[in-house]
Amino acid sequence: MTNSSDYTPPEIWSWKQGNGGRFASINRPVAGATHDKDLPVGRHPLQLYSLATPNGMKVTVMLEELLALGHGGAEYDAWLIRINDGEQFGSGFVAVNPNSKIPALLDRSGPSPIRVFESGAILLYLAEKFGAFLPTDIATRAECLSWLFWQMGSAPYLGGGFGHFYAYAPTKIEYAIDRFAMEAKRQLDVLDRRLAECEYLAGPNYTIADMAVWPWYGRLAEGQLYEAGTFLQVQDYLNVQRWAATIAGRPAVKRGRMVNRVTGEPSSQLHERHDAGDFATRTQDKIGAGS
Ligand SMILES: N[C@@H](CCC(=O)N[C@@H](CS)C(=O)NCC(=O)O)C(=O)O
Repeated sequence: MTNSSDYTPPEIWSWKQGNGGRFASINRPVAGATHDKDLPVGRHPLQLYSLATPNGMKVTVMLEELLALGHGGAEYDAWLIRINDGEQFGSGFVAVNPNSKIPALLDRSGPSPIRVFESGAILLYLAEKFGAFLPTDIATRAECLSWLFWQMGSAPYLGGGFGHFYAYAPTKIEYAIDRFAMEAKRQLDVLDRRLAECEYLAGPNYTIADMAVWPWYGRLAEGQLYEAGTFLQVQDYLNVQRWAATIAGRPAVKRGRMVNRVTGEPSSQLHERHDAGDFATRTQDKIGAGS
């Protein structure tokens, strides 16, 4: 690969496979399926195809929160999609999400299945379907949706920008890391100022806005994203710290963050979730490697 300082873009871009980046084996400049593969279907109304990345975690947290509230219709099967193995490019997955990214949801509770992709759209769909975690008065609802869409627009700068260049890129490019570290800190400050005004992002109550933002910025504040806690001095954002700890302590969040997780302590990994009892019996420490 050309040293970044020596690089002059050619007139026409061409794809260099295997550019050394962390995701070189799966990134492609074209969309669509690479192979035929049907998705498995379980017994519950909701079928989730995902992985416990921050975007995936949003949905499993929401589903666990809905179940904790007593919404039995939110029972779900969570199937593991190993994105590093290219499973998001199977024909069945592409039919549920033409963008080939987790999370993807299929609601089979009605006469014909409804597909939902994009984690923010999935949160909104579930909130509307069950009438939960989305304020009903127009002003608080607007605040909730504003923070939800803020997250959807902002996290690519944190993940695709800061995280990519700080942790994953094959070379450390000072310009890129500086640019995105500045933006990541600015975003933390945006949240910190908002959370100085109220307990949760939309106001006094926990909503889908918090569920969208916490897996990214809450876990960044916990020092769990990109091992960047010290670099970004996350401990200085005191309101974010308070909010992140409160959310991390919720039982549904503790469960949701385990689903489709394939890294970390074996006891924290529930590769697939098909029953509420799986948290007690099907974590990797209980069923062992290779499962
Ligand atoms: N805006 C999408 C982003 C989803 C996304 O980027 N998913 C990543 C994992 S966090 C993925 O599936 N990557 C696989 C790939 O890019 O091929 C959402 O929020 O659902």
